[in-house]
Amino acid sequence: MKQFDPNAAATLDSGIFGLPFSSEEAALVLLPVPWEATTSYGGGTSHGPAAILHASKQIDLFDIDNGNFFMAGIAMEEISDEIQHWNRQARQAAKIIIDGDESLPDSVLQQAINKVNVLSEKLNAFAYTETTRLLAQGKYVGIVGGDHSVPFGAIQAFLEKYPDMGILHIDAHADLRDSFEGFHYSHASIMHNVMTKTSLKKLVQVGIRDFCEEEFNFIRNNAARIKTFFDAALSEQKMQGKSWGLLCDEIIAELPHEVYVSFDIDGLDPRFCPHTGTPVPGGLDFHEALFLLKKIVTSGRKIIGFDLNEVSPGEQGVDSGDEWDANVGARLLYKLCGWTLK
Ligand SMILES: [Mn+2]
Repeated sequence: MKQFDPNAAATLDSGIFGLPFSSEEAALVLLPVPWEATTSYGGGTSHGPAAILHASKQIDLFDIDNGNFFMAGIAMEEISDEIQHWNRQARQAAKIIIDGDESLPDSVLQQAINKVNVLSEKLNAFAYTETTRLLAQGKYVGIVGGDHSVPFGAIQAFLEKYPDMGILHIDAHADLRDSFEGFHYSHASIMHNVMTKTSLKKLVQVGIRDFCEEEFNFIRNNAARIKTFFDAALSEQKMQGKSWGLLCDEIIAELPHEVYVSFDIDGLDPRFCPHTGTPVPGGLDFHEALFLLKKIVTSGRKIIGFDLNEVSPGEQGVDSGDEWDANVGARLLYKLCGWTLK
């Protein structure tokens, strides 16, 4: 470890949060996944990891809840050029479908869909292999997207180590679509894939306010495995005077002992993520989200890992000149690291 003063400003050659740790030295390793193949609305989330890394260096390390927890070591892996290359290829193919040019022959469209699906499977294999490798080394692992399709392989890896874990899914969207525009692994299908292709026992959704009837029925038909706390219902209960703390207790009561957090930044009020791909009005306040994470841990449960996704600095990436989304994302990421290392 290099010379390090946690009270000083971050040095240029420092890692995530201005910390000096290598992956080997760190107890918690962040895996960046610069991927947004099937983004259908606002783009830029593939630049999320680089933007968060950049913004993370201005964070004050001392944490009111968890003190100097960072001394256990947090590091982010290199942002893979290969994934960025796959992402450009997949995005190009996906664009043919998303643009919906009806003059194109079916064979061309089908070829484009196949290409996206094949590259998505490669991406899933990458996330699975890397997460398995890090978990086997005894590391805590956090995935940094990218769009919300990125954690699928990681969740498979986590389930092999923690078969009884539940997922706390914070999001504006239910993400329960059975494929989207022919893409099997789109951001809109992540939890459908988890529910149908893994043995996950419990999915607890919070902040959901954008979903189709098919998704609503899927939730109803899988009531033993999915519990959804719709944003409107949470908001109405707060307006009637019920405290967020009591609502958190109800949410947490649905979760098993081991909790994986899948955090889509658009679960927050869009004022915290104006450049995210598909912002929706409503959502959690920043401190409501943090209090929910804190209460998971103080309830005696264990956060075993997480992903943070859909943080976007805008289409222009880190150079877009607006650091706000990445600033919020970095601070949320830091709290996720803190409660995981607790
Ligand atoms: Mn999502």
